[in-house]
Amino acid sequence: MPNSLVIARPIERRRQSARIHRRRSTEAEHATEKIICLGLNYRDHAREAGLDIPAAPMWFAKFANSLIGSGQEIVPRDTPSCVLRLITIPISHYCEKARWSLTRAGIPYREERHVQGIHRIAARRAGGGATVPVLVTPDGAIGESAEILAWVDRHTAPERRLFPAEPAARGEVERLCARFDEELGPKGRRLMYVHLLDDRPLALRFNNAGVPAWEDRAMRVGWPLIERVIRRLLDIRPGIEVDDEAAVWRELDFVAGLLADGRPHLCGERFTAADLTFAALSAAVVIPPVYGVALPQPELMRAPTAALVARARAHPAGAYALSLFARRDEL
Ligand SMILES: N[C@@H](CCC(=O)N[C@@H](CS)C(=O)NCC(=O)O)C(=O)O
Repeated sequence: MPNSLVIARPIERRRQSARIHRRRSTEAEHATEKIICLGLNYRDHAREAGLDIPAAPMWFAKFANSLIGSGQEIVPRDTPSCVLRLITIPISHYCEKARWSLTRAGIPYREERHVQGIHRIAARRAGGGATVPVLVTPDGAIGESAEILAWVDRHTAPERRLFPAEPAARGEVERLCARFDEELGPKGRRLMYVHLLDDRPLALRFNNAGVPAWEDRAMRVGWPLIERVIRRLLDIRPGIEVDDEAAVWRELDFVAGLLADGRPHLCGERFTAADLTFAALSAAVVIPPVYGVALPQPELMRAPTAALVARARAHPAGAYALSLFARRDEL
């Protein structure tokens, strides 16, 4: 009986649900397509259920989506029942957005980490485009972090959602997310790349956490080439960091302006996707001590980079982002 699991009601513990002696791995659950059960195999049970005593015990079937191990948590129906794949560049702040939203929603995922360059192959193979994160879901691959947040929200209990149900309020959250995605994300990233590309040992030490060993080696050997490619792709030109820093500070000032009236979050009382997006994308300059992977903290940085991070952290919006990272288990 390939891919089937047979469960007999244990006679000695008939008031309890069937115990399933099996490996608890999700893979095992998903390898099982059909569960064949044996019931009414003792007289008392037939009597207590008000049923006739059958001539022979009864066989019945359940299917894989009803299988749960003894003592395991019952997962609500709209939560994806398999472990999702998340393709990332581990230090990427767009990838942090996706990790944060999935973890917050309690949706299990397996992260597949890659270095810059190789990520394109992994992203395309997974069904996404040229950038990461890519989330592979039972509904297909999603290659935009904003869409990942929206998908996660559809699989989150209404009271925990990151997007308000009311259309005007939702529109406001989406506008803020799009603004941060378009401005703060790319400018903050390029600003930090300019600083870290000048500090190869530090960049390599933190960039490659958790990537396959061969990718780590390839990145180290091919660094001069990879550095050139990154500079070209990000359009890093002399002095660009001055413009980028000004652009990032405009976004920080904008956020500080929203918070100036004393509201706890960017759109009012509730923590929304706008807060999560802002915090995750500002990580490039505030370098939170708590993040999906270890980030190089200022004491390890060269003086100009450490000074940049100190300035960002001292900004009211930077401090707000850090406070969201610090409280993220409660939000
Ligand atoms: N709009 C995309 C942007 C994602 C993005 O820019 N990801 C970066 C990592 S931070 C990336 O994949 N860069 C490599 C490349 O563009 O080749 C999203 O929100 O998912």
